[in-house]
Amino acid sequence: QGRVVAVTGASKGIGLALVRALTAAGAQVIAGARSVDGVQVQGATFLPLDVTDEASVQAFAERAAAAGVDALVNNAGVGAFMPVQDITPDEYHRVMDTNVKGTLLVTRALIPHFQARHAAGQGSQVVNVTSDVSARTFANGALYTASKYGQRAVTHALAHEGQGYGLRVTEVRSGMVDTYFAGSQPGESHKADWLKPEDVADAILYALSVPARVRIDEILLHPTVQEVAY
Ligand code: NJP
Repeated sequence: QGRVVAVTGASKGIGLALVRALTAAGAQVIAGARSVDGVQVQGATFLPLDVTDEASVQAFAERAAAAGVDALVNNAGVGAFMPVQDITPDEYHRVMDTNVKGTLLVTRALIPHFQARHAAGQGSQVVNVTSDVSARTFANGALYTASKYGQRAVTHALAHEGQGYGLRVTEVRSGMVDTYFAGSQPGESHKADWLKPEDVADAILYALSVPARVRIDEILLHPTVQEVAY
């Protein structure tokens, strides 16, 4: 209630489930993705956003700051899986630019606003949706996991720096989720037992709803059927 949350990658999958969960909980949401035409949720403002494009990010951040955003969820992300020898420079840039540079650009654009909130005695939050594979890798995972390890490093450094201006930073790491991720379609039969986007949205909502004295550093969740990998 009374919260204003910016969500990237909000047009489908985990991001859209999060927008619905946040608005149902009474928050106002500034939601961004590249294709937002026709996407509507009561209580949310959908704006065009390409996290890889500095001008687009700046316009989104200005709208979010003007709305008084107190939390940012960097959820936009893409996946691509292939052996090392098949990673082309174009694919490298698409994945790294979305997952690492995108997180950096959107966060960077809102830091002055979070610092101004701190000066006014108010705290802020950033939640980065990375992955369970932000700290382990596997065959065909070089590019995607490089991006997620990188996004995790950005998350950790921001957590250090944010202590200086009242920013609590959380990394949400999920296993397999039934979304449009990596060109798949929701509801495919092999994904029946995977996490639902709502499961991850609930975890993010938890991190955003704890009292200001509590910082949730990391949440790691998996579908029960996924092999334990630690
Ligand atoms: O994927 P999907 P998820 N600028 O494809 C947007 C992580 N994750 O919900 O721009 C702005 O259904 C895209 O919208 P559009 C994953 O790495 C997932 O599963 O219109 N937005 C859409 O709204 C990612 O960080 C799994 O195409 C951009 C959204 O991102 C996060 O979860 C496992 C954009 C993607 O929706 C959400 O992915 C895991 C850009 N340049 C981590 N590019 C999993 N699903 O199994 C894309 O460990 N978007």
